[in-house]
Amino acid sequence: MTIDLQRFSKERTFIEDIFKGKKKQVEIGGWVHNTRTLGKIRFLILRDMTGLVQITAVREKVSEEIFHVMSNLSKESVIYVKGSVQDSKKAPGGKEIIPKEIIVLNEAKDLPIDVSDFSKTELPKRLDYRFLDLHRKRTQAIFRIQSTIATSFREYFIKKNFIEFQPPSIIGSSSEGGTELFSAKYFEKNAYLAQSPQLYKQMVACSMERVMTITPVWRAEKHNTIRHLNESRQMDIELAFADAMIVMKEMTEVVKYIVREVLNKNKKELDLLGIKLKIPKAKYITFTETVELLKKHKVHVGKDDLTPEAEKKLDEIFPDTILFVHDWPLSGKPFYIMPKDANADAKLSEGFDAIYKGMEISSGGQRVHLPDLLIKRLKAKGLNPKDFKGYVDSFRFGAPPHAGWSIGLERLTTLIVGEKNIREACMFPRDRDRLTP
Ligand code: AMO
Repeated sequence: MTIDLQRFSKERTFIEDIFKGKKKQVEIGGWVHNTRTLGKIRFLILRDMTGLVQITAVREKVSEEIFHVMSNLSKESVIYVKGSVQDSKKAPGGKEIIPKEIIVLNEAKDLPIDVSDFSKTELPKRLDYRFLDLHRKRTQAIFRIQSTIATSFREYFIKKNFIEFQPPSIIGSSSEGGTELFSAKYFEKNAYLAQSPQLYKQMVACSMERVMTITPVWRAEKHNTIRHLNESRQMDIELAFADAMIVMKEMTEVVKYIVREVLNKNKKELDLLGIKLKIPKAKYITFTETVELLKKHKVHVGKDDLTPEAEKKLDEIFPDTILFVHDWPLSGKPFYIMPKDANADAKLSEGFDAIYKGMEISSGGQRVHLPDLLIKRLKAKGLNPKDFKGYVDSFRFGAPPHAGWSIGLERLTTLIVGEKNIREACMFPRDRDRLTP
C-alpha cells in the first residue's frame, strides 16, 4: 500500500506537535514502537523523529478493518495513521490518537536484533545491523548529540572569522610520520589516504590566517582498542601569528561552547542517556609537572607519552576539566611541532595534548615554520626531507609563525555521551575487522 507523499508532506503533523498544539485531526507517519492488547482494546505506540504517541482502538468504536490491522502489526513496521487527538489521563503525555485510517507502508518481519529501549543485543551484532540499530532512541540520541557537537564547532569558528576549507583525502606522502598509512594506487603512482589534514591546514593558514575543517582521516593502526578507529573524523583549526597558549585557549572556549550547546539543544537526549553534563574548567600544566604529580599517585608514565591509566588518574584528580599538558617532550611529538623556543637542540617542544574525562581528545601546538629547522626535524625523525619538499618549500615564500590542533569527533562524542567504546559514537565504524555495513 502507498500514500500520496507530496500531499502527506504538507498535511503531516510531527508527534511532538500533537502535545504542543491544539490540532484535533492529524495525519502522522512513523514506526510501530510497541503494541499491547487489553481485552477489546488495541494499543499501539507510534514513533517518529520527534517522539512517541499512543494510538488506541476500542473494538466497538473503530472499523473492523482498523481493528484487524492494529491486531496484527509487527514492531518497526512503517505506517500512516489518520485520526483525532483526544485527551487521556492514562496515555503517556496525556493525549492519544483515535484512528480513522491506518495504512501499512512496509511491514517489518523477524528483526535480527532487539531494538527496544531495554535491548540486550551486544555491540558487534548491533553494528552488523547498524541501519536497524539506528531505530533505537538511544542510538539516535548519541548521533543527535554528535550533530550538535560538529555544528557548534563549525558555528563557533565561523563566528570568529575562520574559513572552512576542504583538504584532500588522497595524499602523496605521510602527514604524521611514516607508519600507519593506508596505501592506494593512483594511476601509475603510489598514493595514501590522509592520516590528517595537517600539512594542508598549515599551508592554508599561512595565507588565509584562520582556518578550520571537519574531515575524515584514515590510520592503518593494527590494534583493536575501544579508543581507536581506522577511519575517524577530526575537527581541526590552524591560526597564523599564534603560539601553543593562544590555541589552547581557543580550545577551552570552543569545548565550553560545544558543551553549552549540547546542554541547550539536547536536553531530551541527555535525559534519555542519563548524562549529567557540566561545562568544563580548563587547566594548563607542563608535562614535567604532570609526571611529578602522577608519580605521587604511583601511576606509571611513559618517557614521552601518557598511558591510558595516567589519563584516567588525571581525570580523578581534575574532574570536569580540560587538562592541557604542554611543554611536551620533543621526542614524543611529530616533526612539524616546534622545538621549545625554536631551539633545534631542545628536549621539550611547543606541543601539547588535551585530556578530558580521562582520555586524550586532542593534540596540537606551535609548528615549525622555518624551512632549515623543519629539514633538521624531519631528519631527526628518520624521514626523508625529499619526500616533503613541496611542504618544506611552502614555508620559503612568506610563512608566518602558526599553531593549531585537532579534536577527534568520535572521541569527544564518546566522552560527552558517557560511552566506553568509541564505536558507539561512530555511525559506520571501520576497525581492524569491520568494513561493512
Ligand atoms: P593526533 O594524531 O593526536 O594529532 O590526532 C588528533 C586527535 O584525533 C583523534 N584521533 C583518533 N580518534 C579515533 N581513532 C583514531 N585512530 C584516532 N587518531 C587520532 C584523537 C586525537 O587527539 N595533526 C595532529 C593534530 C595537530 O597537531 O593539529 C594530529 O592528527 O582525539
